[in-house]
Amino acid sequence: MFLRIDHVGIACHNLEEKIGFYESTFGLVVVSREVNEAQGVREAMLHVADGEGGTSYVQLLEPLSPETAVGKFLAKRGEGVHHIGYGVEDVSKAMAEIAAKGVRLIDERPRHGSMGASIAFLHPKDVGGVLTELVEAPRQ
Ligand code: MC0
Repeated sequence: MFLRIDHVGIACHNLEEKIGFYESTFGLVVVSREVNEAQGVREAMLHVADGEGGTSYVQLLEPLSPETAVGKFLAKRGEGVHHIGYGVEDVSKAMAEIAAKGVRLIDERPRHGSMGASIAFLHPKDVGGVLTELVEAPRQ
């Protein structure tokens, strides 16, 4: 079902500071920056590697306010891994297959994600405490 790890989402207080750390420490390069009002985040995608199943990124996430998903996460747990995004061929199909196995979908239908992707989140309580995201990249 999964083509690749599309990205690892990392919650942080200060996006620019964290980008600087990933650039200078690991040599990663920012390929996209976006504000996603609906998701309540300011985010950056940093390229990690290209593979047969597609490209993998690190996604740095700064909350737009304390009441957002990432804002609440930071208050409760501090900075760190917020979610894992898996690349899938068809997000709607993957959602239906996973829901049929009894895992709760947070999103009833795909939403707008980073770099034009269609995304959907699965509830962390049904995935062993891991917030899990399905990512269908836009067709080239
Ligand atoms: C919350 N919980 C998590 C978690 N966030 N567990 C693992 N990983 C996370 N990231 C746990 C809490 O610790 C708590 O457990 C329980 O879930 C309820 O959390 P809450 O703080 O009371 O908050 P809720 O219930 O209002 O919301 C949690 C939920 C929400 C996961 C449903 O954060 C959500 O809808 N997330 C999906 C959207 C999202 O995260 N967007 C931001 C990234 P206890 O045991 O204390 O009860 S957007 C993004 O990444 C886009 C741009 C993209 O990739 O393209």
